[in-house]
Amino acid sequence: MGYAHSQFINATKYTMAGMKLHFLPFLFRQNQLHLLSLARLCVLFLIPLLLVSCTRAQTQTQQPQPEPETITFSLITDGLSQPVDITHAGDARLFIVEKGGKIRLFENNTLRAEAVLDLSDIVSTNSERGLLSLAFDPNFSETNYFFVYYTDSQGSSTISRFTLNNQTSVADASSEKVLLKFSQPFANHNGGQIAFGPDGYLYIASGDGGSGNDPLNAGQNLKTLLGKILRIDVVGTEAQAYSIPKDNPFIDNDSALPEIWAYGLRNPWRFSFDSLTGDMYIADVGQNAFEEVNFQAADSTGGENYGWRLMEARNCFNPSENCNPDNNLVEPILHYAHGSENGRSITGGFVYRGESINSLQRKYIYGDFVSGRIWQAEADPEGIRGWRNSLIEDTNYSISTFGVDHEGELYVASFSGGIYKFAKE
Ligand SMILES: [Ca+2]
Repeated sequence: MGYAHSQFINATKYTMAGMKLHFLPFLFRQNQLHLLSLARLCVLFLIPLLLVSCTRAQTQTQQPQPEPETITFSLITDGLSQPVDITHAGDARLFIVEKGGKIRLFENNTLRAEAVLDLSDIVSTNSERGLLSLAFDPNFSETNYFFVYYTDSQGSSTISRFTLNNQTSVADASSEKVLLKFSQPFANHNGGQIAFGPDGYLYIASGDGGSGNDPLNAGQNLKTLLGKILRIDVVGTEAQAYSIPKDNPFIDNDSALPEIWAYGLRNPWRFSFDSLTGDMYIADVGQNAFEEVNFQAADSTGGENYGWRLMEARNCFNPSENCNPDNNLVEPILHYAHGSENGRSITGGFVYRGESINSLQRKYIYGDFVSGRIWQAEADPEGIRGWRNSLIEDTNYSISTFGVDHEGELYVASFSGGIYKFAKE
């Protein structure tokens, strides 16, 4: 999980949000326009424009403008213990994951006291360890399977399957089938996100194994599952509890592990798929200076190198210069500098595809654990300025996760225990 890393880092000077930096070259070019050119522009465009405006003002009645929407955050329940994931099983139930090891049920506007599943006895919870993520089987209505990512008593990241009693919304801990375990050398940067892609495969964010500065160089080492996005088929074989999709990018590469889908990641704390397009958004928690969001188009065939520890966001990290000589590293679409205003630990969210808030349509929503800020971002439809970013709200939440319900409506969790639904006034 990303947020605890803030205790390791020093305060750095606030500069500018990533997108503002992104705009600078554009503005600079504007300032370089020659005065004569400016004058010509005025004559050619400004004066006719004024004339047209005046004419229109005389002949048209003013059209009413739609009221701008004000986004609010409606508390639906509190009293949770360190919520870190919110998801659904294709119906009105919300399932909320507590880091300490329980899955809780929110149904009919009520948080049920009885846990859906209680793994408290087998989960390590120190630092960024814990029960970190939950994903329902794409064929849940037939299988009643769900999958979790937790840290076991040995400190190993564990991906397991459980079976839900769909009548009682309770799962027996003894229904566990372990799919995959890998050791984590340190208690931080345990990754922790799992989600099914539109292709039906399970994607897993592992984290670089921890400490600071990626001492194992796990992000760039294709012989470790750490520092990666993994992709597996949860339908196993006789020999193994899961199988490798035949089109995984390194399946025929002897010097790489076949589970790897993408690499060069530090601690992806929440990736998601756009439920309409299938595009993937990977928020990666940075080291000392930047937080970032990476984009992977739905038609990607995998194998992307997102840069860590060679780069932190768009800057060289280790080595401190000439870190991308082959120009093959995939840079983030968005980044922001650490500082008291922006924050210092990103929590990735979702592309909003609900129906209740028009202004959020198509926008990627994300936040920062430390600052409580929530932003929206979208690609410039003209394709000129990259991604545009703007603040939705500066909250006082310790933003540990976002989540969506079966209607695509959006939620945010505060680590202190509250779950809030995005709404409009
Ligand atoms: Ca990166």
